Amino acid sequence: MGKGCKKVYITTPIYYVNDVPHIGHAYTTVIADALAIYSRMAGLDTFFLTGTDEHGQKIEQAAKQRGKTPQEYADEISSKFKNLWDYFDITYDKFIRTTDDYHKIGVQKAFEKMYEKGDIYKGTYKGHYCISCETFFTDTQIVDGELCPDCGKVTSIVEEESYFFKLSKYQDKLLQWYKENEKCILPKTRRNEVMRFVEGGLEDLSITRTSFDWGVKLPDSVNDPKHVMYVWLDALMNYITALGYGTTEDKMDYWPARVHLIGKDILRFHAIYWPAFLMSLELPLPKHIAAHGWWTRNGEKMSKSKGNVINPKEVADAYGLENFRYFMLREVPFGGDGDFSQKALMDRINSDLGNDLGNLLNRLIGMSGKYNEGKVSSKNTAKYYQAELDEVNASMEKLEPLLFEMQIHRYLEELWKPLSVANKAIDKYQPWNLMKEGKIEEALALNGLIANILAKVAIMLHPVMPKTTQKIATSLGFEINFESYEKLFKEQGLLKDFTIEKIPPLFPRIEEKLLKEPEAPKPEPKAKEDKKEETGGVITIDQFFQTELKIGTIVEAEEVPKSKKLLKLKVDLGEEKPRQIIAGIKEWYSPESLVGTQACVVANLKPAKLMGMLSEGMLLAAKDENGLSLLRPENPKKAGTKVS
Ligand code: ME8
Repeated sequence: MGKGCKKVYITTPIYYVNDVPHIGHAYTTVIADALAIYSRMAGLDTFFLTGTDEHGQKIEQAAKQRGKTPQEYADEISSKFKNLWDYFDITYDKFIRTTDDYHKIGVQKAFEKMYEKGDIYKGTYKGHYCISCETFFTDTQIVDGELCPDCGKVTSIVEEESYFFKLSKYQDKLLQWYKENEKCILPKTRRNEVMRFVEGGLEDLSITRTSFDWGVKLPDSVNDPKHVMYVWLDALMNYITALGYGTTEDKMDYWPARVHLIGKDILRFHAIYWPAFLMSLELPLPKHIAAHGWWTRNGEKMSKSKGNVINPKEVADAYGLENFRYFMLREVPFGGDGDFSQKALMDRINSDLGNDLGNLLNRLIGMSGKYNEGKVSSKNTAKYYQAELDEVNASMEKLEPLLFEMQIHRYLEELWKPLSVANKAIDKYQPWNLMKEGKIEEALALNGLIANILAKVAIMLHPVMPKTTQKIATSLGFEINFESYEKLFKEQGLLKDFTIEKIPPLFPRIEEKLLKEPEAPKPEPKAKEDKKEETGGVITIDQFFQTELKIGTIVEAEEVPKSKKLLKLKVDLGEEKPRQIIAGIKEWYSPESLVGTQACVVANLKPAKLMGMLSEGMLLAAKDENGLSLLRPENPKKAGTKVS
């Protein structure tokens, strides 16, 4: 593939400016960056877009809480994202802000086109709205009559005049697109999920709001000034307005996107709404929508209130930016969730980077210095080590498709195989003995083999660790660019003769955690068996009091339809509002017999969903062959009284 012959457009989500950037944002952006660097190195005409999503009720509220105008607030946070990406050496070509004028004009043009086409009509929206997720929900989707099924927060009821997009009209066309394009949504399991959802039926989508005004106004031609656009319509359009849609049109030849990288949380918007909007605009659809999983810390969702949010800059400062980039892409299979742990990060640095890669370069520096004044030649490498070269090339051939299908962890795994070929070859052929035996040509050819393996690996690792790999290349007498990529990777060629440049070790060993850990979360109760093994079944009083037991008054109780065992209870624990607890006690208690009685409640259990309903605690009970009894205080106690 020659230079400039193909256009590649790569995007990240545009991030909300209601909060500062964290590891999740860095993860998406680093994956996109690696793809962009790779495709530029491969000679493809690449355009990489990122930016910030600045409108909507959530931003308006966040600004208000801080006594700022939404624009002031958006300016402040947007620049934090920009600064972080500069620090992370992100090679974006454009940073879009949805408050930019060209974007607003482009969105209005798109609205106008869909409106003129008859895909937008005016009606009334009545339903639930979650401000945190900026999402509408129907009665059937909502949990417990008011909670958001995605984030669990309380939703508000909205009834307002609204324009609707005829999403239902595109249901069949969307299904056809998913069916005909096996890889349109990656990983493939996510595509199946989306298909099931769409097959369940699509309702038209409310795309304007009247109850606040921090958003893009409707086009003048529609003449309805009290409406602003729904933030997701505004936001999704960034992928084309950034290319000049509706204004200069100057970069529209990059469209359609090669890949929209996103987190799994926003798949529905990208895999359903966005292609439907594009169909309405008569534009081609993206090649891939790739959804990665969720980063957690010690198994928990990160949140500011828990104080466990990972600040990517702090990690990069402590462990090295490029080490961190490598870790994020290598550690988690794309699409799966990943837990951030410093131990895992240290292991990757010490083992993969230090032992496998860094030491190999050090050994080569040592051996070539000792045997041949630092001179390295590929002259006889194929003569003695063709089998090793074949093995290396076989791994290399697998790489490119893995990258473009977002199997980045597998890409890196495969890339490490040649390093293992090199390390094994040193152990097997023992060049120090070859030298002793006078087999000098063979020994020097082995140095050639190692140098070539390091060079090829450096080129293919370049998208993930751009500066480190350039240092390796300099030491090996070449530069990483389109030419070296073509020669050493595509054409499977070998290095020109060179004198190695000694460089200090690239990955000094890390022995202890370099960042302060957040306070350890309360441990999950362990399975009885292993607790017995560790402690003989005995726990300390502190361990016992990790469980918060309280007296609760059951204020409401009802049967859970279609469930033989479950009752849905509202239990007053003396808090702002009663908790919902789903209890498996239907066989022994009728709902009526429970209301007004008390029970002992485990109050600090992690909320869980049972049959799609949130359960925020557990009732204590004892069960024997005569049935089950709830544990209750002998005399009524104030709701919320601690049990000790
Ligand atoms: O959703 N693990 O913006 P957002 C992994 N503005 N990735 C995570 C993550 C985590 N814990 N948390 C966030 C929005 N992300 C919209 C997007 S696009 C037209 C509009 C990443 O600031 C992940 O990429 O909430 C996720 O999709 C994105 O941040 C959500 O960022």
